[in-house]
Amino acid sequence: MKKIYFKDLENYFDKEIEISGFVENIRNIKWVQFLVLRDSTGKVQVTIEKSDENNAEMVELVNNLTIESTIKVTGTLKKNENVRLRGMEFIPTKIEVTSESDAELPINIHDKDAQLLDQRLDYRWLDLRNEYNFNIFKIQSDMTRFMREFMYSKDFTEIHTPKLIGAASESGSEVFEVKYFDRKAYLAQSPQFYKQMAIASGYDKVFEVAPVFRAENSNTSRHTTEFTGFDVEFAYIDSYQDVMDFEEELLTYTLEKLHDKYNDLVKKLYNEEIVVPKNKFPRIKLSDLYDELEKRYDYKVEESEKNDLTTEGEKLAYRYAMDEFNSEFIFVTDFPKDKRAFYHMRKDDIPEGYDLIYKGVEITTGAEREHRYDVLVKQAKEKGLDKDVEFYLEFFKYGCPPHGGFGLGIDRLTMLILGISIKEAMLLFRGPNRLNP
Ligand code: AMO
Repeated sequence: MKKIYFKDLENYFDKEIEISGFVENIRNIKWVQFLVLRDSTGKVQVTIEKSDENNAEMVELVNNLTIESTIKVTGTLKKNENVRLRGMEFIPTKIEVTSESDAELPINIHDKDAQLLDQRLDYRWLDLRNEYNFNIFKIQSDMTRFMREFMYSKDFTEIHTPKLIGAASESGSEVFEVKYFDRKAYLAQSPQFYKQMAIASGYDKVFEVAPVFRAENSNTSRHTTEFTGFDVEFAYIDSYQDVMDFEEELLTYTLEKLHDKYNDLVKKLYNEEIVVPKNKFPRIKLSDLYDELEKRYDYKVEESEKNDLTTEGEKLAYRYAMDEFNSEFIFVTDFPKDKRAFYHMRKDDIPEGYDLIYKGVEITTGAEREHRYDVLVKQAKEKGLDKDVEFYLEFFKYGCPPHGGFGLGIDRLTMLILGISIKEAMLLFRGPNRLNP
């Protein structure tokens, strides 16, 4: 059987067909029964005349039908201008229940705000039946598709690197330990080392879209213990400015495509506007940013805090970017080396890297990498990481071109585009207190 999707129903007027979907609504009145059926693409009304003797069996079935059951209906689709839902109705000759729902739903799926978000997440598969939640992942799917599309158009190779790793990577902290037969393994906190290995293998341009694990015990609106990383790495760059240029192009392309397809829906459902960047994203050094924030908004931070961007600083950086450049994005560069990973290339002792802030939240860290073996070894040692990263250092012993890249959080990007929380922006949120469903 070939399922007919409801978005295509206009092609089937006056033909006998079979349709299937969830029963979203049942109205049982004196002379007639109305059902609203829903599939992933739309809705349609099914109308059953009670007075027609041939319908007796169906009428009885509908009397006992529960909403959110799934049914298969045979019949004919008719035009009917009086029907508010699409000006059409399906006149059935046979109804079959393919899956019966319990009469009582544990959450209110039509009014998502009728309960707390965490209660909804306990029943995520029902929660997602709500139009607002459902469309988040339709949009996210296209978002990553457009991003992939861009990467392929630039001749990048998509890679898949292991998430089970033998040594705690990057910094050693924030790593989940797992039992691996008779020894320990760790869940990858980034594909960083392996995307760079691919560069050392000669692939030149690679990317990966995959899970990233962080053992961070933080309950904020932007942190999760497992998220989807969009990781990019490419060779023969002249500086980390090339990496920023590339990311800017990727995001502009993606937002343009998303705007064309979804801006109306996003306005209607999430009350947000998808803004396509018109100009280059502003770039500012961290210390200059703090000077600007103090001058403009009287934002003062302790000198000791100025070596990193505070949460409030990120928010104000957005305000500054909007006020000065009418840009939702801003690149912040020149973080001090003790706040950046050992593998960032340094020039005059300053890491050649950046954070990208979008609507006041960090969505990316990027950098030119240190590809010179001796310098890299020295920088790893400086951070006390030489033993754990020995296998990684080997990648740079036998020739590796200059390269750079970035890691972008898909969940944060979704959250910011739609103006929702990180818990809503993930199909299944993972946090310190949530491992189910
Ligand atoms: P970083 O640790 O900054 O960099 O991570 C890159 C991006 O991933 C997202 N992100 C998170 N999203 C949700 N919850 C979290 N706990 C979380 N932590 C990070 C953010 C962040 O900007 N290897 C480097 C990237 C690189 O240099 O290529 C890295 O992992 O959007």
